[in-house]
Amino acid sequence: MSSSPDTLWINARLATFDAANLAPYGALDGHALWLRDGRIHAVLPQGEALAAFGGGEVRDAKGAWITPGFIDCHTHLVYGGNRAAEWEKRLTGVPYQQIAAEGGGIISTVRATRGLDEDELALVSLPRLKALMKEGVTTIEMKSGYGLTLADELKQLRAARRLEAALPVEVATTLLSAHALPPEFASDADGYIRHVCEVIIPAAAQEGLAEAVDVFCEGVGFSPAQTRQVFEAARAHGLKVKGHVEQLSNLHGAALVAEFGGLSADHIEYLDDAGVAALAASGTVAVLLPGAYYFLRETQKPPVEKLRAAKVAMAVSTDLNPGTSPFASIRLAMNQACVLFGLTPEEALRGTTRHAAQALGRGATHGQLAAGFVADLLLWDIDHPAEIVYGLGTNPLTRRVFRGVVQHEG
Ligand code: DI6
Ligand code: FE
Repeated sequence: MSSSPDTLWINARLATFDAANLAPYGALDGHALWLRDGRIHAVLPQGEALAAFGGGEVRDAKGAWITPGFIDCHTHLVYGGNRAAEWEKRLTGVPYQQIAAEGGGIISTVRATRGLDEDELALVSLPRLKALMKEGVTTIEMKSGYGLTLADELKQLRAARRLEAALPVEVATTLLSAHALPPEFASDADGYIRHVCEVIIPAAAQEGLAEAVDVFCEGVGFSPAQTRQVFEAARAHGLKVKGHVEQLSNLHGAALVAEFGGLSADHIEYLDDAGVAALAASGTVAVLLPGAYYFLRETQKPPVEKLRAAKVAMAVSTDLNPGTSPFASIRLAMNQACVLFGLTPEEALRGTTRHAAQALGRGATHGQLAAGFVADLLLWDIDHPAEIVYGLGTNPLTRRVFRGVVQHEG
């Protein structure tokens, strides 16, 4: 990054989420944030910082709280169309699995996504990304999985990259070709998985379009044996793995993710004790997606207390997608994680900062206010960090800083 003048943020209250700071929220008063070249150069007692600060800009936070930028670590943000009509049907009692089995569900979004070119796809996805950024998202994961052909999967990933190029946000791309069985391979799931492993994964890796590979390991998705094949192909091509596992039933997918040293096991409502132990042993992050739980009117909650007891890092994300979580709001996801799953507001915020960074393999550089981390910061007009999670509909975010540069003044 080219060198711009240093910035010193003073008169702030820091919610650092620094792993080394054991205070609630990693809170730190009386300290200044010194930014240089898009990174946090130092976090110092304010007097000391002011004395040491050379040339640059001193910015007065006027008592605002500062948190790390939010990281939405699991989204299907790039898609065409919507599924409001399907939702109307579900409200009359038709289950999600039945709609999927009848050719609706994910496949109807596949049709709509295939019908758009890369430009159009980026354009229809843009308002969703902007909504998330307005709430403070500075890094976001985007999955493929609505193309299900080589060309359409890569198109989705390129649209994601195009969004990243257009806006001050970092995008992590994940290949989710094993999301649903495309009509071209009807009743040949093994054939499709071979195609994913032998054609799509190598191409995505070759073009540098994906960091990780994800699988929907589920009765309506792919079996553990098929998931294993996909993970092996991912590993052979140097890509990390993560999984949609234990969302609607328990196929022991989380243990499989853990076996491959995966970044995260996501959804996990049906995770059992062995699954919790497997995640703990491998250091895999448990990603909670309460938006899907809420929208599907699921009643099985993820085993939060057991995850907590086993010290498994819990992240929180929107799962933004047209079928099960059509919510472009990371604050809603945090609120739902507290109300529906029993997280504390501090855990919810840690779940969209430090732990979300870990779920994207960015734990050493993102999600904490500490020296060496990226200078992605949010300034909040609040008296206490819990307020970020507590109420919705108003937005107390006054400034969003991406790589040291203020993107919007509220
Ligand atoms: N689980 C989900 O909740 C989303 N994908 C998945 O594997 C749903 C995607 C959709 O219904 O379009
Ligand atoms: Fe998902």
